[in-house]
Amino acid sequence: MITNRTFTMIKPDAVKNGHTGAILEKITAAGFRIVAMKKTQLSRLDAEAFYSVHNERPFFGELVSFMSSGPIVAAILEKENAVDDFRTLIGATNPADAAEGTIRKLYATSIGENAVHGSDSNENAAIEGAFHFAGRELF
Ligand code: FUP
Repeated sequence: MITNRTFTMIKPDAVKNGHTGAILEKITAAGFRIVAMKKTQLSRLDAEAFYSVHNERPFFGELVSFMSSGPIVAAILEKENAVDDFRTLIGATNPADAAEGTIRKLYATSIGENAVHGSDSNENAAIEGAFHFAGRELF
């Protein structure tokens, strides 16, 4: 099992606001290698499936609507200690709590529209990467 990969999405707010290039620059400058990447849009069903772990939470409906509201950029990233280091790079879920210089501090507008996703475990990184990419799309 490869444990040095994580999965990210640049979310619809950040894509719409023109932050894709700046966010990718932060990611590569931090030492992550892009293994796979695409611009795509989640359907409502896709978003419900991707976030099914949250389906009992009060914010689930808003989360699904937001995540399917416009294009995203999905990517698989590689680096030693990828999952934890990427979560440090993006900062806390709520940008109000995110450390200075983190991607969410710089580009997120609210806890719901928080610019980027980062996997929370090696297991979820593998599941989430496989949700978006076929094996032949990984390099
Ligand atoms: P994170 O792992 O930091 O992306 O955060 P979570 O897995 O806890 O939440 C997933 C997504 O649900 C967040 F990115 C945004 C949304 N969310 C809310 O809209 N409200 C909340 O109170 C918590 C999460």
